[in-house]
Amino acid sequence: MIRPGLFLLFTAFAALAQTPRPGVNYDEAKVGNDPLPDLKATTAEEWTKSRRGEILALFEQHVYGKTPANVGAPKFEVTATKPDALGGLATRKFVHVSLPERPAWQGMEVMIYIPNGVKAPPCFVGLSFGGNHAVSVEKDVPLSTRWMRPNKEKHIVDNKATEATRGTESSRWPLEMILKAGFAVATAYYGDIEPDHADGWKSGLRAAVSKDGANTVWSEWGAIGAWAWGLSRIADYLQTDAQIDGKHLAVIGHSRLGKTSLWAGAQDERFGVVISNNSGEGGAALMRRDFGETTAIITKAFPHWFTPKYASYAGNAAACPIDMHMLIALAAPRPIYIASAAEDHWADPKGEFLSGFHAGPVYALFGKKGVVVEEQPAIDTPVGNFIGYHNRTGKHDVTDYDWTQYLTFARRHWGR
Ligand code: GTR
Repeated sequence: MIRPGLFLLFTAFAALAQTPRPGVNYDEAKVGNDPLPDLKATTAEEWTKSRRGEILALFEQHVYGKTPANVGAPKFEVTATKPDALGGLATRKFVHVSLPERPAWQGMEVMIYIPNGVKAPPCFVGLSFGGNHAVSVEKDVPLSTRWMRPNKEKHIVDNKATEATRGTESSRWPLEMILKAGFAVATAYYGDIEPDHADGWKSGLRAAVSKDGANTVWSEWGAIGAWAWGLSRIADYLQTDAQIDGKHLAVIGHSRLGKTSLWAGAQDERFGVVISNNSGEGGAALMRRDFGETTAIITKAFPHWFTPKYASYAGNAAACPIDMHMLIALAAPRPIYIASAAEDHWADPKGEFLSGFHAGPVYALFGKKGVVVEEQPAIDTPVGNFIGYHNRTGKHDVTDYDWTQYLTFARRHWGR
């Protein structure tokens, strides 16, 4: 039963995400011109030995919080294997990941598709908003029983998935296309790691691994950090699976999960390709540009995503010692791809391009070219060498167009 009041609220909320909100700037002449913090690196060696670590620490302190190191070894159990998934195209596996020393965490269910007939393929690793059963159209994928954000359109009822939610994210995960291109896919529901609401930490990973009581959780790290941790645990498992090329992992995410993908890629260098799809504020979009969503808006709406310090830069981005070109630079010299959508003004497509552009000097230290161009390219015109970028026609979403670019990018860099 959906209450009409709630329905109206959700509809209004969904509409707000795309239409200009009053008081939100969409005028390029008013974005401000605070200078970006200097990357301060003059050689590749200096970058690798000192500057990279300093900048990573700044992101921990000011944006995402610090990922705890000593939470005990993760345990991996392959719970099911189906050799003829998707009509024989792939082998599908489910892997339960848990932390035996932190039993309060319920663990996560990883779903992996490996193209049949391809020996140890590279693998895309990403979290989903709706769970494995929403990513896949296969009816035998177990329905997630975890808490889900209200979403009438996607048939979430009383914060739970229903049968009707099956396949509702499949357009964002074109499995056949990816598998036919010779890549594997490993994915899990982000809510398995921590439910995405202000109190989610209590029943998620963060409380389970908290050192000295739940009260310190918020000051230690945010939900984005927890989700990024989950991506690294998937990478841990993939290193152990001989059916996957664990040396060729691409981390990918959309929107808040694009922010997560960038943070995972920054911390975990096993992700050889990093992909941000429409990650916007708190992700690829430069925070010093006042365009679309701002630090003030995001930290008010989603305080649990970040370390509390980040909210102190609301209306005062210039005081923050980092900006997002530095997050992109943390991927260097690995290939990174930033994608925008032309109608996704909320995420500030130009600000997403500019963070890639301004990360270029770090790639140059390694003798690598970044976005190559000087200006944001025309719509539907992918650019870039080690920093890929495109601004796709349409809305905030992940489409086949986006995936086509990612597959081409990964193939180009990995010679596949
Ligand atoms: C919006 C939020 C964005 C983006 C998006 C999403 O409400 O303002 O920063 O993360 O959600 O994740 O879908």
